[in-house]
Amino acid sequence: MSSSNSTLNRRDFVRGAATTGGALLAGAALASCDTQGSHANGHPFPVEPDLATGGNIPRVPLRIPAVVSPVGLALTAAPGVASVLPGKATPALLYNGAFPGPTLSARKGDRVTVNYTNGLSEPSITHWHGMLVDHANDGHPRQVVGTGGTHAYDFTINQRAALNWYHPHPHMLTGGQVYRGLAGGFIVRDEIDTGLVGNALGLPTGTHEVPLIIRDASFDSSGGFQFSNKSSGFFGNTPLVNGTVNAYLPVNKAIYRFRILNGCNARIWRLALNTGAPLYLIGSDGGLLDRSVALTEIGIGPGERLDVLVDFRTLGTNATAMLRCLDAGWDLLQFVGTGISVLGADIPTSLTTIAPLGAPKRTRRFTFDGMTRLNGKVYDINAVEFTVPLGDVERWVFVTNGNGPHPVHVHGASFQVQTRTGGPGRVFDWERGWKDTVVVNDRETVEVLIQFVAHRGLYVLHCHQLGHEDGGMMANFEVV
Ligand SMILES: [Cu+2]
Repeated sequence: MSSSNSTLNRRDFVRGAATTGGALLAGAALASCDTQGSHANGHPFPVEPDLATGGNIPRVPLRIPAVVSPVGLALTAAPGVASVLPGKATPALLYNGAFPGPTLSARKGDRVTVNYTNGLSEPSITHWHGMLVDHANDGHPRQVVGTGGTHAYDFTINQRAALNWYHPHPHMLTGGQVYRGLAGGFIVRDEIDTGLVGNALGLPTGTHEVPLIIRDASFDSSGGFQFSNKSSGFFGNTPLVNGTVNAYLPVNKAIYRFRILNGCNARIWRLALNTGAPLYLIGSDGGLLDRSVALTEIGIGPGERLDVLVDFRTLGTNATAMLRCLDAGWDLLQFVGTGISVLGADIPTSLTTIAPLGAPKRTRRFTFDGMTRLNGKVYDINAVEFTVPLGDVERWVFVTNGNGPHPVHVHGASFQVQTRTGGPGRVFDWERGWKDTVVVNDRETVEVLIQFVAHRGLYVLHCHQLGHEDGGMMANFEVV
């Protein structure tokens, strides 16, 4: 087992007062949870009072979204009511009435058929973030349907096992719809990661494999969401895990697998255990890494995913451990030992093989400018800004010109991060493997290699800070 720790550069990761303590923190404690100091450039984080809770909410069991098959699924996005705060009803936008939406689970080779209905009062469409699908199934902003409109998705899964996710993708409206509840996990399994006991890697499964959608939100005194879709990014004052405020999870004496998604509009998490015990990173956006790595802290930006093992085999009855965000000083999820010993495989070291992409045929440079522009242009839904030959390996260079961090997301392909210059000056362990989203901080240049191998057609490249995305930091391109 590798035990290399990642001690991040605190100059780059800490701004303002990261405080310790309570389950919910208010006001000045919430100054920051991103990975760099860019907001010193005139866009300070909001400091908002924690109106809803007063910091005194008792711990409640972690909500685990229902698992459903996307084969023959009717999926409706519609207004509803979420139960988030004790004794209060939160008006929300929900997939099939659930907050967050149900976890879709399918195997490589499955033919996904989803009949989507837009029950919202505004246009929407659903994008399968991380799924390698053709244009007709991608949920491109051109494919929005109005109130009562439908879209029939039909595609066959042909990609590695991974945690992907689904959320709306209408131009200029994504931030509000995602924030008010429209998001869910989409787990793809394959012959390497079967999710079955006895599989070659022995990865935890069943109740020992837990999806964690971690996001922030703010509430008014009656429990309603507070939101403003500002380009500088919306930062809530309360962390939610699977839609649960102040959650705990009973854990056996066993190894657990956590499938983690950052579902925030803008906030970057820096995850750690309060015990100092390691998080064993085994995967990133596009599935398993080549080998596991033990880390004491892991960063994750909006839209990114992590696959992490935690060893609770020595956690005694009623003993606790806490998953925290080091930058916000927030407690996110408490683990409480049941004392029940469950036999299982050890933490695997070698996981899978990832073939590095070869020499690029050409280089493209993308600048993420201000809060609304990509290569100097606000998104034009009708334009095609560039074309990419199917099968060619290309080097894409992402550059910021302020107002970062920009979590850069590409539809239609996965990429491999090569270099990060400026800022922390390194590619982190959680940025290895196959990625579809990478955080680019101010004064940084991030180079990736990318190859479109699955489908020709129209896709988008955009910033996944949803205020930036809705402001127009997005571009159409066509794979030809
Ligand atoms: Cu951005």
